[in-house]
Amino acid sequence: MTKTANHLLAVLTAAEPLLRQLSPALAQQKPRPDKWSPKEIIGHLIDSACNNQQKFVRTMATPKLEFPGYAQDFWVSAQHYQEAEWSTLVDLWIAYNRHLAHVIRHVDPATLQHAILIQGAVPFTLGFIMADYVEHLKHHLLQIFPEGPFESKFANVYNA
Ligand code: NI
Repeated sequence: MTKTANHLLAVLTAAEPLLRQLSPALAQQKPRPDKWSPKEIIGHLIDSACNNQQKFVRTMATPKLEFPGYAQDFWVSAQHYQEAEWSTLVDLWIAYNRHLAHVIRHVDPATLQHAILIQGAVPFTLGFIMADYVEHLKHHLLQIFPEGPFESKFANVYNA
């Protein structure tokens, strides 16, 4: 998974200065009342990081795992990301993802075919879950910075 790990690091390197340049006022601005602000999007990506860390490590340990889903909007509102400090969110998001790139880089290839079932849906392999994690992250960065420089293969797949 070296390629996926390097890709994640490249996305972080591109995103970090853009996120740090965003003022706290802009980071708090919702494009529409029912849409997430950049603070809430980065918050959602922190939630994605911690949920996926659990998926990654738990699935390494067992050939087949059932995993609960998580209520994304509830996680965002319950943690009051809108009132959190922008630079703290960016620091946490960057550091968490650098660690996940490290985890992805060192995954035992023998475990990449291990299966994970989320809320009883069709099983995905650990290898797919890791690659898809990065695509989901890029999808949400594109919501903050529509001009890129991120490209998502599955830009239309995700709606939250
Ligand atoms: Ni999402």
